Amino acid sequence: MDRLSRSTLDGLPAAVARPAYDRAALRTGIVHLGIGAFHRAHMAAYTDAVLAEDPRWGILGASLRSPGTRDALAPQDGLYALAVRDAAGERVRVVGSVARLLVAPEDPGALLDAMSAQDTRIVSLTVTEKGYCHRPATGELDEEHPDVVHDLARPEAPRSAPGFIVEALRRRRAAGLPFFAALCCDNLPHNGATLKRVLVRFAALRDPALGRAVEAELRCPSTMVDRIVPATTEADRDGVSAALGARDAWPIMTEPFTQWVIEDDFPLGRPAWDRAGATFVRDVAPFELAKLRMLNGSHSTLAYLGYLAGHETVADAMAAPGFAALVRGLMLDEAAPTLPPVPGLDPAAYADDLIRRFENPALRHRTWQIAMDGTQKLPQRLLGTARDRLAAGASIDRLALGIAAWMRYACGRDERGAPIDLRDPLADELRRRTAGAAGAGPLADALFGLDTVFGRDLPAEPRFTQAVVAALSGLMRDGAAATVARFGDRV
Ligand code: CS2
Repeated sequence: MDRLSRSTLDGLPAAVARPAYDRAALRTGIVHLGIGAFHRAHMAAYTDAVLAEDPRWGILGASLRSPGTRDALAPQDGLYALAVRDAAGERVRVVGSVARLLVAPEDPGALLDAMSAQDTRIVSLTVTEKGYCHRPATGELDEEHPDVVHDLARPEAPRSAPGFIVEALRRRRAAGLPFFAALCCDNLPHNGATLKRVLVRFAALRDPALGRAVEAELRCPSTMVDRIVPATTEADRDGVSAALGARDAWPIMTEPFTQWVIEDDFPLGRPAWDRAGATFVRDVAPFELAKLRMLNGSHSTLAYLGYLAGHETVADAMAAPGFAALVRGLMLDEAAPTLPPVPGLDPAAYADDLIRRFENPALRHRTWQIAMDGTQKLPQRLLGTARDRLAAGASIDRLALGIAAWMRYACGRDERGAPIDLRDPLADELRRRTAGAAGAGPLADALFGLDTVFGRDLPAEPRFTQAVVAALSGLMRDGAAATVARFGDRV
């Protein structure tokens, strides 16, 4: 089978949509850090849809770690298939917006050159929560983070996203070029402000004058990003390649739903993403909070409890007794009351839609995948909600169960005693803390001590600690499946 590429594009089946523009004419207006599956299903797809009217916004996609994406896509001229799946079937489209690919560790200078080029007007990021080198509980730069220490010592060959961005900003300033907009597309609270805070501090550590310039001039619009994108499997590669009649080494699987809400603050311009369905607003905060607390809070709860109950995917967990009722209650009874009104969003309808999306039987979204990096995700997904509920004197039973399930998972052994492949930047610390802790109370106490996750307030609040310990002891006694089944059939 031939490889998907510029030369095989014309021969694809008629049902496969493909770029409606001359790829040879694309310029690089966007440098994207973290060219993983999510970006390729989301921002790259929105951009692909508007390049016909403005070819200045081609994307240079950089990986900050591994060469996998570049190795798969470079022989395909950056082209890849996006397969949109649900119970009704699959639609495949070839996306062409990723015009160039780079692997930062192979040549950090080349990435810095691209970020410092005059044509580059946006630098966007999907580097996951841990890629910001911040402390999740406070949003501050973690100045002891090994990558931060490294990048301050070797600024011309950075490793971290903040290190690359600050060095590129320094070069632009030295060359008299205006700053690009830095666009965070990760699920962080106040993601633009969080990115800016990290960058201002990092820049100030390099040079106070640079810190002041970044503070005064850099724009970091906030965004709410939403699309469920499971990791691609071998079966996906084979199935999509068969549908294309050409081998695609790294197609992307996703759901029909997609949403992007963006603050319109791009001093050097931006693509007309609104023509592709994005929404520009003045304040993203209410959208972002609703999404983090209702969608992602439920997702993490489903991931830990689902994994412990033996479910491989979110859809499998949703089909088991009690899971749908649990997440509906979590969303409507505990998360929604903490949210300011969101323009155009009815919480009950939003919850229904989320439940339908989680139930999508065509997406094999592994509970293990979502369970990754819990220390980076819990604060904005469950702990902030718990904090607001407690301040209002309200109950946190379902939130506490989600948090307890993370603790049970963080022990590194499942309910049958088999090891869990625990992925988390604090995995060693989790192992150390959980090692000698027997029983719910000691285990919870050992983990409450992680102040970059829980802050200092929650562990000092008995209503919080008691609810979590009670949930954890029930979970350890009865197991996840029976605990969740008690939430009953969905209503
Ligand atoms: C998921 C998210 O992996 C995870 O932690 O909760 O990536 C989720 O699929 C997206 O935020 C949906 O927009």
